[in-house]
Amino acid sequence: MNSPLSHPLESSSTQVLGACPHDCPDTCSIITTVVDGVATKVRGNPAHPNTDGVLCTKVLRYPERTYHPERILQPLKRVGAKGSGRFEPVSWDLALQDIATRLKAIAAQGPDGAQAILPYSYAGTMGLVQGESMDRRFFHRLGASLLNRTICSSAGGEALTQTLGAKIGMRVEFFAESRLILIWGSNSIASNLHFWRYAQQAKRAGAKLICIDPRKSETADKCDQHIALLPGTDGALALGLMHELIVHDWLDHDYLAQHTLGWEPLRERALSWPPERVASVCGIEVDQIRALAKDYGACAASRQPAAIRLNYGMQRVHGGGNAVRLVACLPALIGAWRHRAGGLLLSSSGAFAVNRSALQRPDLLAGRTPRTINMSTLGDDLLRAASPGFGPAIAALVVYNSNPVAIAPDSARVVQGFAREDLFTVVLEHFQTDTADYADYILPATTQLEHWDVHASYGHTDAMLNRPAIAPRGLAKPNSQIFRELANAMGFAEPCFADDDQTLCRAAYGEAVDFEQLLTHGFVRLGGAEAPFAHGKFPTPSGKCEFFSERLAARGLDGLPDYLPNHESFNASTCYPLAMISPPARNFLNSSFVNVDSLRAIEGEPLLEMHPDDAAARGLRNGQTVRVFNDRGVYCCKLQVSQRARVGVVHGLSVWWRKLGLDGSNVNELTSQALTDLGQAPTFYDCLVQVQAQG
Ligand SMILES: Nc1nc2c(c(=O)[nH]1)N[C@H]1C(S)=C(S)[C@@H](COP(=O)(O)OP(=O)(O)OC[C@H]3O[C@@H](n4cnc5c(=O)[nH]c(N)nc54)[C@H](O)[C@@H]3O)O[C@H]1N2
Ligand SMILES: Nc1nc2c(c(=O)[nH]1)N[C@H]1C(S)=C(S)[C@@H](COP(=O)(O)OP(=O)(O)OC[C@H]3O[C@@H](n4cnc5c(=O)[nH]c(N)nc54)[C@H](O)[C@@H]3O)O[C@H]1N2
Ligand code: SF4
Ligand SMILES: [Mo]
Repeated sequence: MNSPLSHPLESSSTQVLGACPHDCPDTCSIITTVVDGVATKVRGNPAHPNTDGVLCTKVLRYPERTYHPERILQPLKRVGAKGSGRFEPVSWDLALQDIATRLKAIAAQGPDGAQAILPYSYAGTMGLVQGESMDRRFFHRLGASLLNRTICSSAGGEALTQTLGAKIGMRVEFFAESRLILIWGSNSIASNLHFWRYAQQAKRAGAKLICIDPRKSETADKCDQHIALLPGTDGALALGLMHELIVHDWLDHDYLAQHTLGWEPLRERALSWPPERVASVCGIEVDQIRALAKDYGACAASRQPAAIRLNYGMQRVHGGGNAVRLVACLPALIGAWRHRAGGLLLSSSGAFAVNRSALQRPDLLAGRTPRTINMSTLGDDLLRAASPGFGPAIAALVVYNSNPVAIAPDSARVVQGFAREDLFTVVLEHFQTDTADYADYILPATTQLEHWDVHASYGHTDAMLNRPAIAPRGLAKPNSQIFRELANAMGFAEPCFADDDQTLCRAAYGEAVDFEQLLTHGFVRLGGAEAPFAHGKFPTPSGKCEFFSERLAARGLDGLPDYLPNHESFNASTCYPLAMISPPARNFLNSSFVNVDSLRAIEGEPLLEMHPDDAAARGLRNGQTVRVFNDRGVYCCKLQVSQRARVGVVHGLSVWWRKLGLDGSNVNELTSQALTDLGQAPTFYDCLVQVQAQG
C-alpha cells in the first residue's frame, strides 16, 4: 500500500482517495486504482454524496492524460528560435541555477526591479497547495508583480459579493427539491454535471426547467423551455422580469421590507422595462418574457421554491457584472430565499474558511507594495514599455497552471508578447502547450495522481483531499516542490520554504476542518446554513440584500444595477454583423484535454456553429472551411450549420490548442482585451465577427 489509507483490493492493487483538480464547480471525489505502481483506472467515489460515484467523460480519461506519451518528464531548455518549440533536456540543477541567476539579475535592476518579474497562473489545478501556496510565498518574497486573477469569474464574483455579501448561495443538493429552476448562462450537462443530476431529480418530481442561453445547448435540449436571448442582454431580461413581478404584484412585500436595501429606486428603474422594450433588446418574443415572469411569480404566490442556477457563462460581456447583480436581486423580490430549495447559486466558494495568509504568506512582501497586473490584458501588458505609470517592462514571466497563449483574449497580441526575444519565460507544465512552445525553460510538473493537495469547491460545500496515487512520472515534481527548490536556488532562507506538502495541506484549513477526517474519507462536509438568507442576514454592510450598493456608489459607479449594452453592439455602421460566443466544448476543460486523442476525437475539429439562415445568406455550406474574422484577426475552422445557433449569433466551441487547429490559431484570435463593468474581467463573449468561405 502506498499510504495508510489506501485500501487493498487484491494483492498488488490499491485504491487511493483523491479529488478532481479541474476548474469545474463539481470538485469530485475520485478513487484511483493502482496496480503495481501504475494508475489503471479512476472512478467517482460513491461515498461522496455530490460525486455519487460518477465522473465526467473527461476525467474518466485521467490515466490516459497522465500516461500520455507526450508528457513532459524532464526539464527542457530552449534551443530553437522563440516559439519554434525546439528544446533539449537539461538537468534540474542546471535549470534551477540558470533560472535563479536570470531572475536575480532582473531583480537587481533597481529597488523595484523584481516587479519586472510576473507570475502567471490560473486554475489548471484548483488545489490550494499546488495552486496557491509555495508559489505565492516565492513571488511575495521576491517582490514580483502581483497578478489579478480575473480570467474567469471576477465580474460575477464581485457582483455577487456586492449584492449578497459573499460568494455563497443555495446548497446544490437542494435543487433536487425545487419546483422551478432557471438555468441561466450555464450548459450544466457539459460543465456542471452533478448539479444537472439534482435538476433531473427535481424534474422527475414535477419541477419545470428553463434554460436561458443564446445557444441551444445540450442542456437546453433537455429543459422544458429555452429562451435564446442575444449575448449580453441578461440584465435587460432580469429588469423585464422585475417589471412583470411588480405590475402583477407577484412580490413578497414582507421580505422586501425587512431584508432588502434600495427597493424603491430599483422598482422605479424596473418599471421602465416593459416586456416590449426587453424583447427588442434581447431579441426574443414578448410572450416569452411574460411567461417566464408568470412561472417565477407563481412560485411567490403559491410559496413554492424557485431556484436559479446562474453561471459564469453570462458574465463574459461588458455589462456582465451588472447583469449578475440584477439576476441576484430576483430571489429577494419573491422571497425565494425563504426555502432551502429556493434562491440562487452562482458560487459557493465563500463558504470555505481557507487560511490563505498561512498558505501564501503575504507578510513576505515585508512592506513592499508591488504593482498588480491584470491577467486578462496580458497581451497589451507584455508589449508595454517601461513608464512611470506602468513601472518596468515585464522582463520575465513564470507560467504555471495556465495556458495563456491559448486561453487569453486577443491572441495576436499575446503571441507577439511571448515572442519578445528579451522576455525570459519559464513554464511549469505537463505538456508542451501553445504557451510552453514560447518558453526558455519548461519544467515538468506532476499531475493530480502524483501529488498531495486539498481543495475547496465553487459548486458544493465540502472540503476535499487529494493523496498521491502513484510516484511522480519521470523527473516531474509538484509545483510546490519546484518553487521550494527555486527559493533555495535564490537563497531565500525563511523557514516557511521548508514546509512540506502535507504541512501545507493541514495549514489550508487550520482548525476549521478536522484533518484526520479528511485523511480518512477524502472529504469533510462543511454544510453551512440550509437556507442561508431565509431570515435575511446577508453578509453585506447593511445586513440586507443590497439592490442599492453604497460601496459601488462611493466608487463613483451606479449604486443601482442597470443593463449595459455590449462593447461590441450591433449597429448599422459595423461591418461585423455576427455576435460570436465561445463557450466550452463538452469534452475539453478550457484548453486541458485537447491533446488527449480519445477526447479530441469526440469533438472532431474546431468548428463554428451557425444558423441555417445566416449560412444561406452567405452562401455557406455545412462542413466547409470558413474564415471568421474581425479587426483583431482571422481564424479558420469548419462550419457547422446548426439549429443550436440562433440567427445573428455564432458559436466557436473552445478552447482548442492553436497548434491543433486548422491554421495554427484558435477563437481567441478574435476576442478582445476590453474588460467588464465590474471585476476587470475579460469579455470573451462580447465579440463581433464576419464569416466567409475560405479562399
Ligand atoms: N466540459 C467542460 N466543463 C467545464 C469547462 C470546460 O471548459 N469544459 N470549464 C470550466 C470553467 S473554467 C468554468 S468557468 C465553468 C463555466 O461554467 P458555466 O458558466 O456554466 O459555463 P458554460 O458551461 O460555458 O455555460 C455557459 C453557457 O452560457 C452561454 N452564454 C454565452 N453567453 C451568454 C449570455 O450572454 N447570456 C446567457 N444567458 N448565456 C450565455 C453559453 O452558450 C453556454 O451554453 O465550467 C467549467 N466546466
Ligand atoms: N474564447 C474563450 N476563452 C476562454 C474561455 C472561454 O469560454 N472562451 N474561458 C476562460 C475561462 S472561464 C478560464 S477559467 C480560462 C482557463 O484558462 P487556464 O486556467 O489557462 O486553463 P487551461 O486552458 O485548462 O490550462 C491549464 C494548464 O495548466 C496545466 N496544469 C494542470 N495542472 C497542473 C499542475 O499541477 N502544475 C502545472 N504546472 N500545470 C498544471 C494544464 O496542463 C494546462 O495546460 O480560459 C478562459 N478562456
Ligand atoms: S471535471 Fe468536474 S465533473 Fe469532471 S470529474 Fe472533475 S469535478 Fe467532476
Ligand atoms: Mo473558468
